[in-house]
Amino acid sequence: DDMSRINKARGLLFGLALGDCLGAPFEGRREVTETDIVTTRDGTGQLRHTDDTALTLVLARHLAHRVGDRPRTTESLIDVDVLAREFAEAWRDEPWRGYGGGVTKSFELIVSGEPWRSAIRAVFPEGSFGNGGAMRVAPVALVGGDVREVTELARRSTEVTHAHPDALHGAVCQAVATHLALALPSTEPARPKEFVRPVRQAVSSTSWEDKIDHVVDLAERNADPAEAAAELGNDVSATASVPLALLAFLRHSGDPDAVLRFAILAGGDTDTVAAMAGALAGAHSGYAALPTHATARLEAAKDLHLYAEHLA
Ligand code: 8NA
Ligand code: MG
Ligand code: MG
Ligand code: MG
Repeated sequence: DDMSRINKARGLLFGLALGDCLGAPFEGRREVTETDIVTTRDGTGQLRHTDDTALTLVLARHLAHRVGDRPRTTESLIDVDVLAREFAEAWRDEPWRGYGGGVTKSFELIVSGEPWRSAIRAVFPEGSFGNGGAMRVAPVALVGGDVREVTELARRSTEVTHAHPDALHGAVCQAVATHLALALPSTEPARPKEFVRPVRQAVSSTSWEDKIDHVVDLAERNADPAEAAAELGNDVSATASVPLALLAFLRHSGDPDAVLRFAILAGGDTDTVAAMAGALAGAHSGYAALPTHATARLEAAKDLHLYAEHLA
């Protein structure tokens, strides 16, 4: 019903921001303890977000402005030329949010007037394989009506900064998983093998299919965060972060706090892995299942509520 739809839309956006904020202090660290995380979660100050949430808000706003347009197509929902500029302007306004080196250069060029299609190949001619597309993609799951449409929206929202196939596969994987998490009743745990089947179909790459199978295997073996990081990777590439986030969700679906702790305990790109895992957990369990003491302290709480209501 409508209440659960809004609860899930809020859960998706707040779960993402919460993961980003709780993971950010530990980004790049090899070892994180449970106490480190709980101390941050249960503190009192405002929780500051990074590029992950900042660009998610840009995409959510872009979609919110277009979701009522008729006829509705993926081209009308995402205007790639406008979106590229909006991402670049968000960087220009707040360059200290912790952006990656590749996108920073691309945004600099786009702001100065260079077309995005060439700007995004200035640093990496083959395109960035970073997780920057996947980290911000979750809102498309609120708008896409089916897996095909979600897949197309994921690709369009990613390609304006990331041209490497792995960055696109990662975004598709994260977006489709988020779409499925929204559709799965919050009372039903995700069963790894069944849950990933449409995700596996949506990624058009055998190496990503293998990665997803590996995730299922680790979920069924109850792998711990250290083992998960060692097997799947935990760095800023899409290939070595999106599967880890999916595993965090599958290991603890129904318990968003445990999903976030698993993602951060795995170390590495903690803010981004926790942001992606948090979007999945929040989309599945809903806003009401997130730790309220922490969600109330999120820097962007007002905008997150606004876009959740608009996109729900
Ligand atoms: P990006 O496009 O700059 O990619 C991130 C990084 O991946 C680059 O800086 C390179 O080191 C590497 N990389 C990407 N593509 C290639 C390639 N083709 N060849 C060689 N190296 C490559 O930015 P993004 O938006 O994809 O990155 C997102 C990440 O940056 C997130 O983790 C976000 O939180 C942020 N961030 C991460 C760290 C960290 O150390 N974990 C620190 C600050 C910011
Ligand atoms: Mg970040
Ligand atoms: Mg396939
Ligand atoms: Mg990060």
